[in-house]
Amino acid sequence: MEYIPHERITNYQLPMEGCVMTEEPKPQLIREKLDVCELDKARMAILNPALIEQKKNERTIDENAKPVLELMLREGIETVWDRFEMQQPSCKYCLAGTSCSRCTMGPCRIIPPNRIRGVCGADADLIVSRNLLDLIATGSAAHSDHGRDIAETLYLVGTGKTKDYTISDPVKLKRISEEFGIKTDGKKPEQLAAELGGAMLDEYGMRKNTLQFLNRAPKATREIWTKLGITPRGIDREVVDSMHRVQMGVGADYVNILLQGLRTSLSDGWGGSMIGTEVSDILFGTPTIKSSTMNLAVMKSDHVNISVHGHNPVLSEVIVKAVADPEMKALAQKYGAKGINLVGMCCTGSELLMRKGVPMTGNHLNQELIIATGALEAMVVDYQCIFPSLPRTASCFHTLIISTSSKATIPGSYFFDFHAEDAYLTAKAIVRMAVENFKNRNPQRVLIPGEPVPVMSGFSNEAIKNALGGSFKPLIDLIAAGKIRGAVGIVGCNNPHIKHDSGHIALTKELIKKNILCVETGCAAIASGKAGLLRPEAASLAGNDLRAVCESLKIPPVLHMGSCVDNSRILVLAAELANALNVPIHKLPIAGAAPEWYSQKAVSIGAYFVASGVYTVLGVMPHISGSPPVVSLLTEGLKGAVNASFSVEPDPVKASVLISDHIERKRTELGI
Ligand code: XCC
Ligand code: SF4
Repeated sequence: MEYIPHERITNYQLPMEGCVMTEEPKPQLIREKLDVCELDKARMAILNPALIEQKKNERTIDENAKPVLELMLREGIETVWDRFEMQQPSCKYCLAGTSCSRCTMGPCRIIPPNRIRGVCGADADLIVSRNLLDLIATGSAAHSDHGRDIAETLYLVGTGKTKDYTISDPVKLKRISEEFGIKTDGKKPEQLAAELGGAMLDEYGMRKNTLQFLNRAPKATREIWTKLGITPRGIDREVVDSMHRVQMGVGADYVNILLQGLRTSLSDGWGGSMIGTEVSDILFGTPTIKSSTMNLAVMKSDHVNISVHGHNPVLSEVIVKAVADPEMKALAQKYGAKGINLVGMCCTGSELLMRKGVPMTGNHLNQELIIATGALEAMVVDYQCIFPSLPRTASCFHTLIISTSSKATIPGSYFFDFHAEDAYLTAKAIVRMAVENFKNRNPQRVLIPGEPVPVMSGFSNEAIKNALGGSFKPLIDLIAAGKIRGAVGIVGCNNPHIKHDSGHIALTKELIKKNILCVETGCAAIASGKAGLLRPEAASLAGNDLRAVCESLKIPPVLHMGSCVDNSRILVLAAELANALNVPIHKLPIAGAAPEWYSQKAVSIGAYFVASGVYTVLGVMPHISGSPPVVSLLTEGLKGAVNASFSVEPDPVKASVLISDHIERKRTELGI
């Protein structure tokens, strides 16, 4: 049976069916070019210098961001923080999770003592749990659909439908093919790619009724899932099942709904995200330890600057190739630039940093600021975490917002219908457009503050093992000997509820002081990079034992393990440590933390950490406080089911105490 990949959406159709693109495509302007800057400024410009100074310092701890933020405040260019202020005070029912607008008998709010049921009869517990399941399913869908795009690319490479990608890690391709039960003897990488790509796409359906990568988890952990009935059956299936349960008149029992949340999250962590990570490694290379730089100052005033923002490396990897194309370099010089400077942002940036050492501008709350440096020719985006307002920000500068996913067309952006089949031609067209925009830059408006910070990145599990001499045994020995007390995965976003980066940095510093190794992904890892914690020199901030370990291995005390789908690397690390010790994951001296999370994806990540047996501390309260039974199930009840639970603790120092107490308890239980 032939797998038919994605269909182009018709209104943006480029080549005819069966035609191969031979010319660079032209972009389509989505709706109209925005010219809103002066209007926005007139609305925003109300601030006096003292207030600007105060706001700048209240909003971020990123020193390179502050001067740019100041400029935006002074000129009245709207940012996420302004919109956050305008949204206050929040609706207290939404905050508590007790509002529902799922159907037109409502909308409904729970207002005790009298309004305690929605029109359909749903009580607070049901409304809160349904809302939470909706978040988990959304997050799981986002990660997993990204994973599907990567698996599909592998399939297209294998079947020869795209020539624009190669197999960068054939060893890993073979290893994972074998894991999937595919016979590898005598088969070419292309054939394996087609077979493995096809087998992975089958993980999304439901005929198999299980997921291959679940077998990586320790047997005792899998038995817990079986007993609870939360072993995922298929990636798409769990999302659809969840959507079914939140339909009015289906799910009525909050416990049942939350268990489905755990199952759906497991299909993300051990399914869609893990496929995303592993196949990205196969296609683009398994990360190895490398050096690069981070913060807004990686922008270059004499170069064409192009940033890639979003999540999916299928696009950004070919952009890397296109900027190195001699034709593009020559074009840049023709326009008077010294060259083309490709920089990353958010998770797409982490993908490129991990594999290619591409410099990183920043994390989630840096995305508008990079435009305001005045030196960005194009912001090329794929999907997820991209502010829909970026074209408004860009209308105050010469920056072009270039969208590339038919799932994420943005009004005011230039859209290229990007597909793996004609990836390189599209990438070249994008880079050309950026380079030609260099002439529109106003050098008087360029503001690139400070100096970039060096970072060490690329800590895939393979790279960590390599650094340890070939296995995790030395790490286990160090943990057993107490030199490293345990490990914490610090993950997740920025959120204007919390001063930009402050939660990540305070928690990370506290934990390394306590000799706890931090492994980080996503915007958390980027925060650490900007703050200098991803340098080997940061070992001096760690406790004496961890410091000695890091110094002897010449590694930082905080390891950058990748993007958010790469949280699957943390699951694999936990599974390998647990398997080596022959214990379930929940017995390990490890924990998770998401100090500044905002996204539905982060809810799914937190849920699969906990469902896998990893105690997880959130820095931002989810919208569940309106149901004490739901709160109690998530913070206490789950211990009886999956031997792990959530805590919520906005104070990073207190969170570090919760985590280190947990780790010490686990050590005692293990007898180490
Ligand atoms: Fe998005 Fe992945 Fe969150 Fe950052 S950490 S704000 S989800 S970019 Ni993933
Ligand atoms: Fe109200 Fe129930 Fe409809 Fe939600 S599903 S809006 S609680 S009637």
